[in-house]
Amino acid sequence: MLVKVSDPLHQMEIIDTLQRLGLSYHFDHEIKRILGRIHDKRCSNINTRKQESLYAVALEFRLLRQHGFHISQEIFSSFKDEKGNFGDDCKGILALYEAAYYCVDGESILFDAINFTTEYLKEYVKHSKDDQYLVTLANHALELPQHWRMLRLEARWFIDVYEIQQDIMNPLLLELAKLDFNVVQATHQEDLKHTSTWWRNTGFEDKLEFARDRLMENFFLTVGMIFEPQFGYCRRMSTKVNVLITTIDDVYDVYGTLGELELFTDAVERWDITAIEQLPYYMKICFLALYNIINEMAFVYLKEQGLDIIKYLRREWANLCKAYLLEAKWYYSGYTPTLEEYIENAWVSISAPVMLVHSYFLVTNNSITKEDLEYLEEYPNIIRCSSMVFRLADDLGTSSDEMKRGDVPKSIQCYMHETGASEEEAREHIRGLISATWLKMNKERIGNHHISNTFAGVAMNLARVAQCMYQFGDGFGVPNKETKHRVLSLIINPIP
Ligand code: LA6
Ligand code: MN
Ligand code: MN
Ligand code: MN
Ligand code: MN
Repeated sequence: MLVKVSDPLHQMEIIDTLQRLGLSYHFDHEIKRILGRIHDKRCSNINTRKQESLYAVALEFRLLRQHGFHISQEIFSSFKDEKGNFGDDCKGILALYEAAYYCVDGESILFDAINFTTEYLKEYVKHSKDDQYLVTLANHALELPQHWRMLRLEARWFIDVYEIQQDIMNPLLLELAKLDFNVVQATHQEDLKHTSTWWRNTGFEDKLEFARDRLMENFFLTVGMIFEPQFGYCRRMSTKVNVLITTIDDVYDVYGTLGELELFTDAVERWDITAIEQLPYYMKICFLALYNIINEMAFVYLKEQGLDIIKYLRREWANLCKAYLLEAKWYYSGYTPTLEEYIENAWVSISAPVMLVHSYFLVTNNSITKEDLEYLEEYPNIIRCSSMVFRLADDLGTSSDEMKRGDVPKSIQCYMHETGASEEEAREHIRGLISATWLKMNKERIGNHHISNTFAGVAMNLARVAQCMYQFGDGFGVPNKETKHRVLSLIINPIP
């Protein structure tokens, strides 16, 4: 179908549908080729052609940017009137809304487009009754744009929405989507069996009673980072990494004394098994588990890829523990940092750099060069931005409970302390920072030769799954109904 269709708009609509149904990973080459042709044609003439609709142009723009092609925002200038409006075609405006979220710093046409389309769509969903499909899509988009959504969850949602759309739905695609979803889910269940057996064998449940038991949530997070069936090893190892992070975070935030935390941080920094002697029993369990799992991962990599990565991995754990320790010191001394000072440490203490550096090796095979490793060591912006979105989304979702329990002031509290703002104003400010960080991340995505598309995808996906996890409060630490429903529909229940 993809290659037989000759009308470019129709072709783009098929690509879009495949993406939304979660099927496009089967057609990467075809899609790249088709979009490459569309891109070449556009480059030879950036002005929009007379007969083109806003809808068609916005769809093209979004697909091109999604796939890392360069395309200028100027493509939209002919649709904008003197007052900054983009007309009155709702389908086109929704397409523009989804496209505009791919904007980078300084693109004012797109920036204005987000504001205009948001206001327009809010009015539209309030008053329109005639096109239920469009209203459903618009409501969903206003909640979170497609670009910020977790891929699998979005696919699961769209399969249901697509099915009832009798007049435009293609039954063949629908059937393929359902079958493929279930096939992918079955591979996830195999990964889950493996990690669940592993989890029971760690004995953390009995030995470390203070720590959160969140295997499912941790696994869900890795499905968010990478879902394609062939990355099972990455999901399994990443889930173990996440379990270690969750446990050690609770050691620093909830259970350990400051003196113990200093000993633990020192042991991790030295990555020295003899350091275990000075630790209390519960910390010996944590340290030895960490040491064994990470060394095993490095061993497998050395054996199979011929590269020694232990220094990159242990550096991440040392940095994480040092960031945890600084927060603990702030907490015990009652210190409230400025927002900037807090963020400088908090993008590390959220643990996303640990997750991303480990997954970098888990998804990249034998093609890593010395320059790539140097690039990675400097913490590329894509890692910083993804971590930042994760941290800020976590603070929006968890800081209320953290303040009640007693914890270091989080971004919201730091901002309130610094500026005298109310909590609601501070939250608004943090949401603004999340949007601004996405613009930076969008830029990193374009023309970056040091990282593969797969890894760039993982980094963006981590930001997405974080926003999804904390969309309705703390969906990670507090096992709420929304997370349970999502876990069931993604990982447990097949589509009938
Ligand atoms: C979030 O908890 C959490 F569980 C983490 C360990 C960070 C994310 C990592 C995962 C999901 P919390 P803190 C493996 O809100 O103390 O306690 O950094 O994180 O705010
Ligand atoms: Mn913490
Ligand atoms: Mn914590
Ligand atoms: Mn803390
Ligand atoms: Mn938190």
